[in-house]
Amino acid sequence: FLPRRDDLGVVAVGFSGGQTKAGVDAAPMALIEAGIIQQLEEDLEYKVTYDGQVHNFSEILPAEDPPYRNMKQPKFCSAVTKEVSEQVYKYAKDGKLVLTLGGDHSIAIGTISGTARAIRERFSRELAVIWVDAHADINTPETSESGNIHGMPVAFLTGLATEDRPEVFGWLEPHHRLSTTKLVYIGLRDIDKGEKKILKEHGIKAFSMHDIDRHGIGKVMDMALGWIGRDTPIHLSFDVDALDPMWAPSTGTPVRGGLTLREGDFIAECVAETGSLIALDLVEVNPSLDELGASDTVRAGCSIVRCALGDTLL
Ligand code: Z70
Ligand code: MN
Ligand code: MN
Ligand code: MN
Repeated sequence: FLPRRDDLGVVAVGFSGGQTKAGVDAAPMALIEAGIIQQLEEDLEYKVTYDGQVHNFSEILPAEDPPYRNMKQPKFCSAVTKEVSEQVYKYAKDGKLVLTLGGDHSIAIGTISGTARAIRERFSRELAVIWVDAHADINTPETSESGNIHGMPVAFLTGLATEDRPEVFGWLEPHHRLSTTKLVYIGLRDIDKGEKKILKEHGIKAFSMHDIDRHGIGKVMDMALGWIGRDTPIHLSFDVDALDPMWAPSTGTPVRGGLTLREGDFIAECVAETGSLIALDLVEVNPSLDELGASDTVRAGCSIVRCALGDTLL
């Protein structure tokens, strides 16, 4: 199932509609201006396919988009993630490793549904997802207290949340989905009550900051990758708010007590070492929040991307 190690497709998604703070849409340009694509081409020798555009999808902004089942901007989020899903699917089906620069974390509905479908069709394999985040993002529309869809992507991807209306995520079909047994969280520390119940009831594998304190990040990565098993295609979805705000302050929902810069890079390096990475998302960088810390946050994001794509210290 392995993508050619040197062939990378990049998708830049300047989308902020999965939450209510402006600015996360500017992250792809900030990451690109910081040189991320150039670094991947020149230092890591990837052949990069990128259309040179940050997509903001204003052309598919619905005329009206009232809340539905408590979800904010449901039609816009659904339409954007469907587009992202198609693009990521095409790259993955083509044998490319896929890098998606977000955008808020709702875009993972698109990225992961795209890779899950491509991996099924190409190799009859099931995808594993490593979700690195302070948050579990597994609210259903009914358990969500905020109505923000960036808190719900995992529920839709695993089928814990479903919907018939095609214009509100009804386009998600079984071949787009991920098994709850193939999902592993790392870095959790801010989980809603309803989410805790879901994680428990479905026995979802999760390594919180408590587990990292207890065992150290090295052991946690051994356990996380052991759970997934060897030779399983991995999609790494990295929310920059997994890092402590000391290192990544410019994000919509900073939560203290997070990963160090090195722990974040180490997670990415361990995933790279498996040789099984097929896609990477970097999301929730918001350069307009904590502006003094924006360049640090962008640098941390670039570093995680380089580490996941094979950069090594020696
Ligand atoms: C909360 C919710 C969330 C990111 C906040 C927060 C979710 N559980 N995710 N920031 N990245 O609104 O559902
Ligand atoms: Mn494009
Ligand atoms: Mn998230
Ligand atoms: Mn988060």
